[in-house]
Amino acid sequence: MSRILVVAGTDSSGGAGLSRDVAMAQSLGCSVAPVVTAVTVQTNSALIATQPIPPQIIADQVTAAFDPAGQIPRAIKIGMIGTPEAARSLAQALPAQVPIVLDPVLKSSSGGDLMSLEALTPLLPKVTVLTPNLEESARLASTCHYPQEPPELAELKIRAQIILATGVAAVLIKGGHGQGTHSTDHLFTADSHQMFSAPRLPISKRGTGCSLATALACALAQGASVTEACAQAKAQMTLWLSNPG
Ligand code: PXL
Repeated sequence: MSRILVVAGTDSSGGAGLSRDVAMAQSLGCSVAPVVTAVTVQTNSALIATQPIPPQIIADQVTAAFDPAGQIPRAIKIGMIGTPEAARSLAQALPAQVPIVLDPVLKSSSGGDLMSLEALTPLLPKVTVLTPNLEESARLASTCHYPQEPPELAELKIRAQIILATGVAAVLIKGGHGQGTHSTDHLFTADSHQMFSAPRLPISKRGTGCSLATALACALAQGASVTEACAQAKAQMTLWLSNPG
């Protein structure tokens, strides 16, 4: 069984965050080394309180998870980081050579801010795949050359170029929050662009961003390439969204 490291906040409502990540990883046959960055108090419609974990404790959880006596994680998924200090501490503790999927969760799906853009900066050069949704991609690129909603491909390409310049190896701009009969995710690297499309389902669930990034990390841990991992994660999301509960 492959293992992934999941760096995330807890969500007391159970809809998103670490418990969502663990459920998705287990359904894909991966075990999880959980690194808690923050405890959040949430209902499905409100973020009530957040308690960050001290940065050194976050770094120590990462170091312990890579103890050679245990099962070594083969990929890393990062969700809510919390504070800029936590991000700096994490950037120092993360090992090189292990692929990293970072879901830039700036806002909770229940409403409320989970972290600032500033918190992401020290981690971006280490990231294998960054997975912003449309809104996060606009904030990360801090630009909108073509103000149509949903953005056209030309706008997505500009956002991707700006995001890639931060040092991430690839960016997957997710179309789940867009419109149209299909939900299309766009994977950009410095010299490639691929699309992953699935019929848009008339379903709104919390924790979709967490689930997709975790499914991507599991596929990478199991030996898939980035392109294969994006295709597998998209298929997995369609399955998960189609399931009640
Ligand atoms: O799905 C993004 C996310 C990540 N982490 C925590 C969350 C959420 C969304 O609500 O609460 C802790």
